[in-house]
Amino acid sequence: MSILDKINKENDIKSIPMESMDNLAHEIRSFILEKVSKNGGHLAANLGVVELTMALHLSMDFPEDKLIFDVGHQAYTHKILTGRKDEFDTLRTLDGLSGFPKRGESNADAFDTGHSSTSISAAVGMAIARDLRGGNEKVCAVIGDGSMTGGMVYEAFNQLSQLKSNLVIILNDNEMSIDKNVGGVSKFLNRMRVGESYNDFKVGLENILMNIPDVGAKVAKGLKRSKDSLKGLFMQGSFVEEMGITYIGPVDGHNIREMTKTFKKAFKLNKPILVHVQTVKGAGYKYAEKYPEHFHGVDPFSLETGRSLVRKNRATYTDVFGKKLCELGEKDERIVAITAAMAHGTGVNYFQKRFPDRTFDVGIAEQHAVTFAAGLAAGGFIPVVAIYSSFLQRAYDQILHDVCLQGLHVIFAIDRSGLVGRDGETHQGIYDDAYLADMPGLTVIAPKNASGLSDALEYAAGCDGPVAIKYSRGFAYRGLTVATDFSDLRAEVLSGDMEPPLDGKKKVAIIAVGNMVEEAVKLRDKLIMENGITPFFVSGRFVKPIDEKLMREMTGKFDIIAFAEETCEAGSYGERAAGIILEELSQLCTGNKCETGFNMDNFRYPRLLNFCIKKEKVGQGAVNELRDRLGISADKMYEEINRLL
Ligand SMILES: Cc1ncc(C[n+]2csc(CCOP(=O)(O)OP(=O)(O)O)c2C)c(N)n1
Repeated sequence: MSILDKINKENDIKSIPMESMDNLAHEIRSFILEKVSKNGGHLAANLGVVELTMALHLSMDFPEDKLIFDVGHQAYTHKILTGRKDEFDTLRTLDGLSGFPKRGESNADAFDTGHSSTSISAAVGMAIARDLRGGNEKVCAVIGDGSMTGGMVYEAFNQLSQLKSNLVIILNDNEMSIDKNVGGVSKFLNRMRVGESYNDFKVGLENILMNIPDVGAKVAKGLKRSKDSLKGLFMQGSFVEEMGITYIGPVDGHNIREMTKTFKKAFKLNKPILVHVQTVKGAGYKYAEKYPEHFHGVDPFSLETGRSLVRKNRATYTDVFGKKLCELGEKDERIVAITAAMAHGTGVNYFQKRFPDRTFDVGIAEQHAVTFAAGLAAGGFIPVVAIYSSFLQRAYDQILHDVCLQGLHVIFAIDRSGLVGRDGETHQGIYDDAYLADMPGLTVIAPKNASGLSDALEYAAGCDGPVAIKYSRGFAYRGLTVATDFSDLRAEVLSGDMEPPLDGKKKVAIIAVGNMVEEAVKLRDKLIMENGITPFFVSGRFVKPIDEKLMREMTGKFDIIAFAEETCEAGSYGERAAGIILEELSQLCTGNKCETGFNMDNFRYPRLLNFCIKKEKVGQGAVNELRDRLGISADKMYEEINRLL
């Protein structure tokens, strides 16, 4: 029987003797490696915090105590220690175990996370709730050094400085965000690591003094007393201490005994404490230790070679974007690139390599990234801000107040728009129409394929005012490769026409947006093959402005007008287009437009179908599974249209 076999529910770890803890850590690591190599998931961060999480579980009681993992991608050991190890084969699959903490999954998960830098704010809320209630549970936030670059952390510190009770922040410092951590925060943490030399210095000096006869012991005692002033010398100006938060550390994040002792002490103090723990990202797996950025989030891979088992034989939209940006940067020196700690994820790394001086990694600071871009644009540059759809949600007001209201020429490259799959509800990029649809003066383009993305970027670089281009995760569609001119701001008719059919068949229009054009090609072909109906097939292209002229022209000419977009309903193309069509219909039906030449003999009252995401939140699963479940796969859309036909 392995030691891990004895861990079946929360707090079971406390019955394991301390001498066996390193072996248990080894078993947990092997378990994580086996499961993640099979299913994919977040690896390096999880390997780094095995001992840290075990020490927290030895110092806390679950579910009474509240442990909040920032981002939450590093919570696998916590899940294993709280009775969920048998579900790990379902990790990140449809209806399976989430890759992030979920209150709905276990009452040992105190708070749902996925986006960075929220943990301290949530912890302050929980600590104050506890105090108001007269409770005594422990509250602890675990936050990485990368997540310390997010502004909310400092807003939370500002309030935390007034807290008169216990709250423990564990700063998990591995010197890495996804890529190497950047900027002033990482420099400041470097200075805090000086604490190590403070500790070494103090112990060393004490030892030397103790060996000096007569006076030595006395001086050493005095030195102990002056600990605080010495510490002040080394830690002088430490931001954390200045904020009224007691700093402890740095502590070896792979030494369970030392951490457990430190955490137990920290929980006893009646004040906010920050324990600075140093860990190695990817610890215990040589490839992940060597390439932590590559092993941050992985597809299934071979444990022996570290190589991915998913063949990447086509370029992704991210690659297409990254390469085109370099090409444009070559032609126009005003183009600069901004990433919020996601140079590789967004493809900005291509530009960064070629133009390091014109690339800015601002850390996990999406709001700042957008206003910083606005400043660059006001200063005569053309900033391209590449941020995932779900993370750009944070910068709503910055897009509105700092970019759009001022009409500044900022380009938003919105990657991971649409369903992202296994990261689940916090990461689905399905709300961007909702937050962009009413931005004043913003043009929003959803290209249909790889060349469309390149053309859209070129168009955006050459025009004036704010432009957003949204595209999905995954391989770029290579079909329908007509070079497209975006300057007309119109939708693109791909096939079919608006003429009434001679055979009296029903008339169908399909307007697909972005990556749903690829899916809708299958729908169109099925309607041709199975029903003998050739739909009027359109790529919406401009989510904003919608091609109003085309919508009005289509009105009265189709039995079914179907919109397809991987977005939530509010603000969707279909919702806004329906408004235009209904308004046009009311004109037609009251006879207003008949005078303008519309032939009412052929009038068809349309059934409007908006194939978009009608569920308020969408969990994890493969994109094709999710599309099916949401009724927006080609098959499901066909079923519905065929039923109506
Ligand atoms: C708002 C937001 N922006 C970007 C991300 C993507 N992201 C996930 S983890 C991560 C790095 C986090 O670094 P750190 O906090 O140091 O944790 P580590 O992975 O090193 O343990 C980033 C940028 C995110 N989750 N949330």
